[in-house]
Amino acid sequence: MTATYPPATPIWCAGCGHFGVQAVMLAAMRDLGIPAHEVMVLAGIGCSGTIQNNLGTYGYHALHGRVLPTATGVHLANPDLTVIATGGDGDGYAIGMGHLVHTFRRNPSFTYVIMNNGVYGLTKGQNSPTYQSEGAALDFDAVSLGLSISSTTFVARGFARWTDQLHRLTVAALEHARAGRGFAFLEVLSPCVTYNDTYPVWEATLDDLDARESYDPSSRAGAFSAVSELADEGRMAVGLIYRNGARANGELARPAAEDVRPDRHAAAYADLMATFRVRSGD
Ligand SMILES: Cc1ncc(C[n+]2csc(CCOP(=O)(O)OP(=O)(O)O)c2C)c(N)n1
Ligand code: SF4
Repeated sequence: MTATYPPATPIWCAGCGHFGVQAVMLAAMRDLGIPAHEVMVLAGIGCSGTIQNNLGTYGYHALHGRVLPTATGVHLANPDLTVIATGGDGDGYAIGMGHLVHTFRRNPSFTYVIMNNGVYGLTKGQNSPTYQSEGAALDFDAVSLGLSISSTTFVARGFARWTDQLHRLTVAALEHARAGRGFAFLEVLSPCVTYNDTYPVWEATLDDLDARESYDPSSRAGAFSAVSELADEGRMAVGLIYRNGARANGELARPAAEDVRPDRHAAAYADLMATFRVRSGD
């Protein structure tokens, strides 16, 4: 893989939060001793998704908004791989939103690192569903969405500038998914310095739940009330917000290996394509 596609130099603007995400992801893989050939990083479309170009792991750029069903397929085909889906808020919270809801619901054991900057960076700064013209709290909050789905097992949020905490959260997310405990959702507040520089407002208003001694991340109700109370104050929670360590990933049945062998289906696929060709020529 790396002989054919050597890791690229990031294309990001100087100061983009995505640099922090990449540095931490590499450090987490190193600290957990996961070799690159046992990892597949899938990416949505966006500046954030180009993270996959920069890594020496297996990689796949999915269609815009389709990184989660694609990652689910990879996980089903080879559960021994450490699967990491990545992308931006435009990719995951707009065109990909339906998939996010159902990935929480299905709870497959892979990690999703979503870089939230409130804009579509790659297409030059249009507002995304999490764009805030004022204040720091989000009108749409994927953390609350995840908490509202009963099969959710892991919800965390980090800030690209607070790399120590982000490193701990990334390690925890990878450990959760690798242990087969389900979908590890990690939102990273990752500012776009060119079109929506949210570093100052986030730095001033984020509230770190990891720093609260009494906070219990195993309580869904406690997580809900902490996140909602902060939102009412115009603030956002970061930290390990919710982790249900008891729940195993029982819902997704692995397909028989035969079902994912391309040679088994190649003839049927060719026949199907032939029928499309006849129709389009009518
Ligand atoms: C089907 C489709 N629609 C629209 C686009 C154009 N497009 C490319 S990237 C992108 C959004 C990028 O924003 P985000 O996911 O937030 O990532 P960022 O660039 O901010 O990291 C869009 C709409 C596309 N590539 N494909
Ligand atoms: S446009 Fe924004 S999101 Fe894209 S690389 Fe530059 S700072 Fe990062």
